This record gives sequence, structure tokens and C-alpha cells, in this order.
Amino acid sequence: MLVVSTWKFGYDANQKAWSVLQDGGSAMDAAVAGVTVTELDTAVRSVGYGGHPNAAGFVQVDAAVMDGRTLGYGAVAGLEGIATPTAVARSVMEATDHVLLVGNGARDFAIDQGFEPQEMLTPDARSAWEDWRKQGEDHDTLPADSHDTIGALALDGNGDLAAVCTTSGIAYKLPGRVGDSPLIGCGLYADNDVGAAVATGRGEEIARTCGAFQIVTLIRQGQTPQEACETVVRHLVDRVPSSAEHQMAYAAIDKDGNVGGAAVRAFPYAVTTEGVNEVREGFRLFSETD
Ligand code: SD4
Repeated sequence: MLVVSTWKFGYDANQKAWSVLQDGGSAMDAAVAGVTVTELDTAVRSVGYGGHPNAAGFVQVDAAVMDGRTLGYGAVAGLEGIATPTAVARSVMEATDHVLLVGNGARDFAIDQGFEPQEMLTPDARSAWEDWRKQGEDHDTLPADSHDTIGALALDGNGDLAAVCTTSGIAYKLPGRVGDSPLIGCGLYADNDVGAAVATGRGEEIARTCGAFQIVTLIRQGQTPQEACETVVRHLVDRVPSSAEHQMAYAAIDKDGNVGGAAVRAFPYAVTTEGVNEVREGFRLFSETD
């Protein structure tokens, strides 16, 4: 059994996910429960409740789940007023024969499924947004925590894999903007036969290369998760050099429990398995001073 989540805050998500696995829960149960902790944590300004709003002051979240057993996938994008979008994405996968719901349709569906609508903009996030507006809405002066998606990968006791991804996207984005996180193959991918991968960073860059799918394909062809993550980061930066101005990061696992992580810049990710519960530093292409 194994759980891997992006960023330092992934550590808390992993504790929850690991306890679900230990209680006999599935990889999907564990991954969703883990990231729900992050979605509800107001200290995390880039995911779920308390996330940074879009330019118009509304928190619009994106989330997705993928089930490695069936290649089943469900996602929501541009969803407002629901604090746990990953659970909604799971409902899209399980309760509809669609894969992606957006905007008001996603919200109506969530409410229909029993999710409680709520205000998503916290006073802290509102005041940071108001400051940004007063300073002239300059996209070069975004808050330091203006993005940081949580992606989580889980391998359960049956050998099943799940990948999930959830974000409030880039701070002060254009209303309606959707990043890579809810897009299959870009933000996440999972296949029981091979492994699973998630992405975090600047969605506009990440979405160019379908990196999560590429990583799983490279593992299928014999690369380790670490090699596959590095290959995909290098490929993007070689192919589109301007993308290196942004952060792009991937974490991956294979079906045997090997783990990898690589990014353009510093990328901590959390790893929890039997006897291991730690935050690791991913391979990075550039140091902070490059
Ligand atoms: C997005 N990929 O919406 C997300 C943001 C993010 O780390 O991951 N940041 O583009």
C-alpha cells in the first residue's frame, strides 16, 4: 500500500489516506479522503474552501478522479460554491455516464447529489484579492501561494490504483479559465496495469504535452516512475523553452510501489507507505536562482 501527494501539505492528506487504506478502503476511497482534508483546510489558499478567487472574486475549482481498475474518469471544472469538488468528480464518474461537468451544470449536479452549497471565499482570501485589485490587478504580483494543486496517488492492498487532482487554479484567473487539473492525461492518469501520475504547476504549460498520460506510457515501456517524470519535464522545457519560466511538476508511482517526482523548480511531495512517512524533494531541472 502506498500514498503519494504533491507538496508539503500533501503530508496531512497522506495521513488521512493511509488510515483509509489501513482500514481496508480502496485506493479511490483513500485518495479522495486524503485530498478532502486539503480542500477543507483554509490555510491552503490554492485548493477548495479558502482558495484564491478568480479575477471577479469568485472561487472556481477544478477536480478529477481516475480509477486505475477501469480507466474510469470523472471531473468538474469551474465549479462554484462546493467545498469538496473531488468527491463531486467521483460522483460524476459513478453516478452519470459523462466524464466532465462544468460551471452551473456541475454545481446543480453536486447539489442534486446532496452536496451542500456554501460561500467559498474566506475573509483572508477576500482581503488578499481586494489588495490585488487596489494594486492594479497586476498578474506579475500574484500571491506566493497563487497556485499549488494537490494531486494524490494511491495503491491499495488489492493492487488497485487511483489518481485524483483538485485545485482552485491560478489566483485571479479569468472567470471560466480551466487548467490541467481536471483534464485526463494532463493533470492525472491511472492504469492498474502500469502506474499513475499527477501534475501540478502552471496548467497552461502542463496541458501542452499530456504529461500524466505520457508518464504512464513511459513506465509501460520500461522507465521507472522517476525516469518517466524527468523525461516529461525535460521534454516540455526542450520543446517549449518559454515554459521554463513557470513551475511544472509531476509525481508518479508504478503498480509495484516505486515512486518518482520531478519538476522545473523545487517540488516537495509526500510519500507514505509501510515504515515510511515523509516529504521528499523531487528532482529539479533548475535551482531557484536560475
Ligand atoms: C492549474 N495546475 O489550474 C493548476 C494549478 C497548480 O500548482 O497546480 N498549481 O493550472
